Amino acid sequence: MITRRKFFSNAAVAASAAALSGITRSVQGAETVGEPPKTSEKVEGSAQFEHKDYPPGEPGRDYTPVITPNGSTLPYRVVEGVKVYHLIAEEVDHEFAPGLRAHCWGFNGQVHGPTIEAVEGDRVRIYVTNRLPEDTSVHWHGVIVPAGMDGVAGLSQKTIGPGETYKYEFRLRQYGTYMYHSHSDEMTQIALGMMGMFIIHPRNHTGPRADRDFALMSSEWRIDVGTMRPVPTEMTDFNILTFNGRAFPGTAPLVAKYGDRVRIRFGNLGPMEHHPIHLHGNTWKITETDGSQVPELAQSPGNTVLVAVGQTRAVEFVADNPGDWAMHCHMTHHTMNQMGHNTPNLIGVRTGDLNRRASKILEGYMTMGESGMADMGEMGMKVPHNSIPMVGAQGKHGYIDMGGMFTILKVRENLASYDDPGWYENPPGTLATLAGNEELQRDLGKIPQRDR
Ligand SMILES: [Cu+2]
Repeated sequence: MITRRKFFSNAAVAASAAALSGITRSVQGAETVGEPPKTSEKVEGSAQFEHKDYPPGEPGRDYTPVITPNGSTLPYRVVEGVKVYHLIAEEVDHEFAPGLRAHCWGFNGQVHGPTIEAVEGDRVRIYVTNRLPEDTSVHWHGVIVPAGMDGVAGLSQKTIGPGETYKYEFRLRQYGTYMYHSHSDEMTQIALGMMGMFIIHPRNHTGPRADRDFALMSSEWRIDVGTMRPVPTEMTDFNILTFNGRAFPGTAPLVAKYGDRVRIRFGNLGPMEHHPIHLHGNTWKITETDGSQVPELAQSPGNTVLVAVGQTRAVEFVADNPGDWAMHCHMTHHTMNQMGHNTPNLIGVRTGDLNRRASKILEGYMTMGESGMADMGEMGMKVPHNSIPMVGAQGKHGYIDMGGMFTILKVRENLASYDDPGWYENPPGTLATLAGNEELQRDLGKIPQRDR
């Protein structure tokens, strides 16, 4: 007699036997039943693409290391041909900019986590220790891995409990700009900072190498004035916008020598926002989308690249225009620090003696914003402890009334080192200045009234 249960299990055996001729090892350690793709169909970067084994790639010989402004690169050691890394998920007392700290969650004492850097064909083993008060897991965003290494809590693996250390191991079969992030209680853990960049260099690189290869990860946060914990439930009203966890003026400049080939790898793992990143004074080409290489003829030129949540984009250009060049998200509210939005619009309002009358009730009262809002940061008003509302920075030519997702590309001739070279010295005749009466008369035929 054959039971129903036995019938099904026998049928399964028969089915697998029939498919035996089609068994292939397409993914390390995983057997797949089915026809293997024909050689001509194997796509670089796909799960079917097989690399032969390579020895661990070495910095200098195989690649020029990536620079993570305000961050660092995760160290590794080689054990029997495998690159071994260790990430520790933990609470971090993080400084966003001088004057603002908060209790975030990150990796290895920093926000965001250190950049993981490796070479195509490397075998990597990444230990993740959880020192958070709740479960976590790490997803290798865009990296082609066996399904059980993908890091989605519950789907790919069990969660990593507080105090536990999990081991991830896979061979890198692609190259480009990728990321990693928590994939457990994502809303909370990503809002608190648990992510980083994952850069894989090509094994046999052809063409010019970048002289300066920068990685910038953007994110947004809500940190209420007077508090020290980013708000994970925020959906729309973010007030701190960051590159590599820092808001201007806390962002370190990107320094390049005249003639350097510069690559900038943008990654966005903020909770909600997309960022059109704009660079002044240069034209780049978009060379990578989500870590995939754009064929040279299709590399679109431009100076603004939209980096949506979950995306990476790499751009390249030759730094052939000396100067201090702003690079920032072009959403104006994304270049503000702790901007409050619950203020009446007073632009153009004549407030008369309101200041005098209101200050009888509120000591130190001052009406602001009648002629725009640029002055607010510059006034250097007393602000609540641990807050940077409307704060910008002093520049060479005055106050820079920007904050948030803003940094500076500094291109110089005759650089001795890549340390911050200070402000750019404008060559004679290349700086916008107050127009003189003589030239106004000559060119405009009149002298516009100064009525302010
Ligand atoms: Cu933005």
